[in-house]
Amino acid sequence: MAALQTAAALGLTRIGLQSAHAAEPAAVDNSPAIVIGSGYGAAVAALRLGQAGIRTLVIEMGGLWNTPGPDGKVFCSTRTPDQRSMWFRTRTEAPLATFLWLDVVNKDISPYPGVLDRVRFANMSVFVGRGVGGGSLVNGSMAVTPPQSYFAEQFPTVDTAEMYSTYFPRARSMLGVNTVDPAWFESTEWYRFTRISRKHAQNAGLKTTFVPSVYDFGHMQREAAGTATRSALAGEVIYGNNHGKRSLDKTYLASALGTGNVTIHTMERAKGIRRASDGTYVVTVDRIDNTGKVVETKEYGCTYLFLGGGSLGTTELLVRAQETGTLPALNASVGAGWGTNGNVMLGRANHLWDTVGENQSTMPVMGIDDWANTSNPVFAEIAPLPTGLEHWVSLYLAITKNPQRASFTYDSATDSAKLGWSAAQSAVSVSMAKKLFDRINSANSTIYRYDLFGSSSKVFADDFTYHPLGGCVLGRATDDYGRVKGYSKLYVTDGSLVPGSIGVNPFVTITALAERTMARVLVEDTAP
Ligand code: FAE
Repeated sequence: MAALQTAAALGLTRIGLQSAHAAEPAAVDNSPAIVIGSGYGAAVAALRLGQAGIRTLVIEMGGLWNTPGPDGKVFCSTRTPDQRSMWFRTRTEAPLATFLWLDVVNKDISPYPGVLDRVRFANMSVFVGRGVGGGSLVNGSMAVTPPQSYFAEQFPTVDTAEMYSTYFPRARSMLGVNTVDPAWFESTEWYRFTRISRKHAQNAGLKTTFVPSVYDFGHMQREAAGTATRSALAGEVIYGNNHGKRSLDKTYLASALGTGNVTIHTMERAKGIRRASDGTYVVTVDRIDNTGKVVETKEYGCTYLFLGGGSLGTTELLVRAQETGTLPALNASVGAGWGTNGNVMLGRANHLWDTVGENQSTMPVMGIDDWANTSNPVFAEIAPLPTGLEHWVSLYLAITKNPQRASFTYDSATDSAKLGWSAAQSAVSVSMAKKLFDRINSANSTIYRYDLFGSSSKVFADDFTYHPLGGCVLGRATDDYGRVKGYSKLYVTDGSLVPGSIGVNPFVTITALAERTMARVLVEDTAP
């Protein structure tokens, strides 16, 4: 952590125990290992490589989020977004577009490498985090382990017992997962919105369940008591949290830097991968500045290459390498098996007496769990809408068991990956979410909100996902441990391994799978 702070203070784009102290070393053109990205899968890889004594370079296209802006804060809040909010935009593009059909949510901003990106494809846009820590910087901290039977269904070749006895517990412990104190939850004004949604679910005969989190609930209770600076209780979440959240820069990545073997380069975007004649990998990287301009293009070599750019980042690198012929032996499954985890967002309008409270914590702590309903499996997170005003809205992010999958292909005209997802594929998620929430509305004589997702009175926001999964699926594009088929010493460790759906919020699964990969690879592949 100290290394991260020192480096940020010096304005360095290279972060490591050595580079944080001395003048910058000569460019690390060759490292035994390179990790692309710094989200969950990448952070696990970096730590375990560093602990194994393997010098490792982490390449992250976003910035290091550790330097306070003029307001003394590192991140801006959802209520007053500024340039720090989004990745090179002139206006924010929040998931909730309108309130009472009014365009009051989004704000004009100046283009800057902000922390949240919304990557737009034809019928689907994907929210991702940018910066050291990837999605951990912007997500809702919900740290959920999937039902064992569903994990087994999605990963038939993985030893499920070992996952649940070893790798899930390891991931939860490293991530700092904790749970809200039930007594405080029942009494605090900050979770009134959740209790109301629970009541309405129970009225429909549905089960709710507490959801663990990587937000420090001790800190949150101190926020409520007025003895700690507010973050979750001050509307901070999708543009970053200034306090309380155990994001990866405070857990895995801090420990990775602590090994002394790991260096992080920020504002460097990997764009090409090829194999040299001696079998090592060469990664071509564009270094960008705060205007997005490419200021340098360089190449790094390595023996072991770990891809952790997330479902979008990793898959794009691989389909580009496949189509441009730099990694011609990649198999036909590369780019395939992508899904949205069945994500649909929606709001319900409550009766006047069912107030949700003007004070709402940004960290969800409960879900409506109807996953066991085989005719319509849905797990719906009870989401906050922290406007600071009473609005009588119950908001949800539903995770549905949508079996639809799509593929990425390489588009040479734009040099980027294109996603073949159709609106009809989203409609499958909507019909599942609608069945569940029609039931809740009917039991409570309530209706949907029509004013939250744009002027078209859309009820179900089915055109974005927080949970991009797949593109390089475990056991298909890779072997059962994330080794990319057709190549040796090339690995995928991120959400692209998950075949489109995991039934709950995905980061604990991604982390646990990466732990499993690293445990195997370090024993089998790095022996002299
Ligand atoms: P990810 O965390 O996306 O990291 C990829 C990193 O690689 C990023 O930092 C990229 O900038 C970087 N990168 C990409 N391409 C390149 C390249 N070419 N060169 C260099 N760097 C590159 O990957 N999940 C939960 O489990 N619980 C939640 O409560 C939750 N809430 C969410 C809320 C929001 C608003 C969002 C956007 C996501 C949420 N998620 C949640 C999803 C979760 O953050 C996501 O599944 C993980 O972050 C994915 O982890 P990966 O390791 O796959």
